[in-house]
Amino acid sequence: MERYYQKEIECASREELKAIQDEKLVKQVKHVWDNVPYYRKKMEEKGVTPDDIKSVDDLHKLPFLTKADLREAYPYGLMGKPLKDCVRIQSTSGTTGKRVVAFYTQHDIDLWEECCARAIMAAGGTEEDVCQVSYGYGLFTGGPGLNGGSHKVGCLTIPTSSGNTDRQIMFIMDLQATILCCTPSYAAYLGERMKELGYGPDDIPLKAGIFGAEAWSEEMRQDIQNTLGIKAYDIYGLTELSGPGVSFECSAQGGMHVNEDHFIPEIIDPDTGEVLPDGEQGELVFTAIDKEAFPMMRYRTRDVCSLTREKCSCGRTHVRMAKPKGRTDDMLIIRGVNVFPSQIETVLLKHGYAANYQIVVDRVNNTDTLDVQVEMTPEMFTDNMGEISARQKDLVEGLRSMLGIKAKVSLVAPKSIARSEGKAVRVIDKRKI
Ligand code: DLL
Repeated sequence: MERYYQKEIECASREELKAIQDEKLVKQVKHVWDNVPYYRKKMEEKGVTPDDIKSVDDLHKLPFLTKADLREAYPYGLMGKPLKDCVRIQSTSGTTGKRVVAFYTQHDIDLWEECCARAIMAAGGTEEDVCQVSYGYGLFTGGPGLNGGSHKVGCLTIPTSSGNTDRQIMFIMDLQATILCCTPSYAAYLGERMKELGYGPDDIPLKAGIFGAEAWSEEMRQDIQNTLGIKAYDIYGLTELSGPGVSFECSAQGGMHVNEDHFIPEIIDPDTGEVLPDGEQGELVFTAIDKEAFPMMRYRTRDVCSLTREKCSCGRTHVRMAKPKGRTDDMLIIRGVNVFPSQIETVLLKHGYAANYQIVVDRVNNTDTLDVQVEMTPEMFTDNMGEISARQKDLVEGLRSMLGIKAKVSLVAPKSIARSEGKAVRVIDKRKI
């Protein structure tokens, strides 16, 4: 049976939802105009005033916010509330430029944790469950967000944070954890380690996983589900908008429902800024309509995906976003061809490899090179060169038909590529170094 944390709003009719969004948007635009001089200036430059925004249909009139704006306004320039009203900051893990620092009032924390509670209940969570949160705790939003959601649902929460894999496994087994929250790459690693320790899917008490914070393929989902014997649910979010729980998957596992009573999504053409219709792929843009302290308006996420308003079997009415294919800034342009790391992952897993791989891009004699290093699984590991070379050829062919370009494939020994405990770093682009 499908479970909901806030059924009335999660299953509200589209008309009801639109009315809620209209009302909140008008109020939020006024709040931002009155309290965020940085954004007010942007609106003035575009010749828009709060009077021009009467409903969601007017959303497109508002100016965009980008990561560059966040850098320029760092640290306090986009705040909608005085510091004395704020109770928390969180920050991104970004390694380049200034970090994003997001501010929260207690109201903002509550709505964020409610979004995470919706995600946990959509994954079947109840107060009977034991929820192990293996996302990092601290400035990263993964740990604090899911921790808060788990409390709201009433699960027994195990705040292990990330790392110390054998201790994670000890808690899962000894305390009979039923829900695991971590990045998909860490879930795959936990699965690999549990297998090594002799635990099969039937020995593992977990029933569900809530995995996000990085792009992962459908094939990786199957792999994790089989190894851990669970149903794996995707969850999406970003620090600028609160953290995990902006959208989440339900039992249908067919895209993530956006919490539309808090966040209005749009898909735009990243080059022209034009709004695209449902079903078309483009850059995801969000407007946060109830956040007080850090009210992002038409924030360009750089994530690439599409939206659908088709009916979902779970009964929720909120629009679904497809699994993000990657980020516009993760997209590699190799010899003029657009390549997303997730496409490479799809090919590798279809060919029986696990998601332990590294993509190295370089430029040699003015030509881009793409080297895909992937670990053989222990079962396929061999020193028979003929066999290895046949496998390599097979993969080169698979990659060529997915990407349309030739890649070099290096098969490496099991365990030779470093495992990640948080977001995996899949790409080394030497052209940028
Ligand atoms: O990663 C928040 C989060 C924590 C989401 C835990 C889900 C679970 P940031 O560190 O600010 O916040 O990174 C946000 O991560 O713009 C996407 O590019 C990527 N991302 C997050 N979730 C997904 C997902 C957290 N499910 C950035 N699929 C976003 C693909 C994701 N990419």
